[in-house]
Amino acid sequence: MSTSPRPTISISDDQIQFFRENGYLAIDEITTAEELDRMRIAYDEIFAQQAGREEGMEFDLAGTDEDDTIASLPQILNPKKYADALNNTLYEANALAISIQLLGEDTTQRGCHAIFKPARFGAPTPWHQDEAYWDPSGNYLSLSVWMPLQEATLDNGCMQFIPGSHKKEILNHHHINNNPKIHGLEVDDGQADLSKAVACPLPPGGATFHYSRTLHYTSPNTSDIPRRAFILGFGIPQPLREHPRDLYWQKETNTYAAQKRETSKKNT
Ligand SMILES: O=C(O)CCC(=O)C(=O)O
Repeated sequence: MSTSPRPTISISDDQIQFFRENGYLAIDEITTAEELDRMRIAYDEIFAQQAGREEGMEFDLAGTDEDDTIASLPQILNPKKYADALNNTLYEANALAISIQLLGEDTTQRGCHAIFKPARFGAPTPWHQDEAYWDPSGNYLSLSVWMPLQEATLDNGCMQFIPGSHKKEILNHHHINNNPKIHGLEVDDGQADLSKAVACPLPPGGATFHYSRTLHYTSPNTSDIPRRAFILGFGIPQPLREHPRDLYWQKETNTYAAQKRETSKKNT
């Protein structure tokens, strides 16, 4: 059994300060080219197999996700379950070490997902805050680490952020195309000044960090290469809220994948 590597990088006080002020941070290198090569092979395999589809873990983030349609924005939840090469990585060790610097000593890893944008095909990931998807009875001190497995550019869908938006409450969101059969959420018009967006192009194996309330977006992939992203979540448990938030858009959600996850939970 392989064990977790030791972290090899740390960030400066200026970078920590930048993250706290702006709600995001980009770094040029979080893992090695060798590890990235191994991960890329495994990543392409699990997307080709649509790993986890039966149990609702693979689905189209931006479409209605019928079995006979081509996904416009394929996503796999918990891809580590389907590929050994995505476990015990230097990426995760470094991501945890930096997340501890950003959030605090008690930070732990809390889930992961992978979003694939095939070359010259598919949808944007619309502007959203991650907490818009999460349990409304929770409080969160959390961030995501986003690593591209190839170069990430404006043309293939690098991350874009609205600086300072992590200081806002959870904004109103709706399902893409106002269709509750689509998993993906989008912030309502007029909730934020999107002209302030900052794009973060990265080399392969670079990474961005963002708080769970930082507004972010990626464009459709108009380039000739596939865009692969592997995202790890980190956080520190917080006390539950006395009164849950009214995230009314979640009550409408009615996706095939959510139904499959429900059935799969009942059967285990
Ligand atoms: O990879 C993408 O297109 C979007 C990623 C994202 O929304 C996230 O990491 O929270």
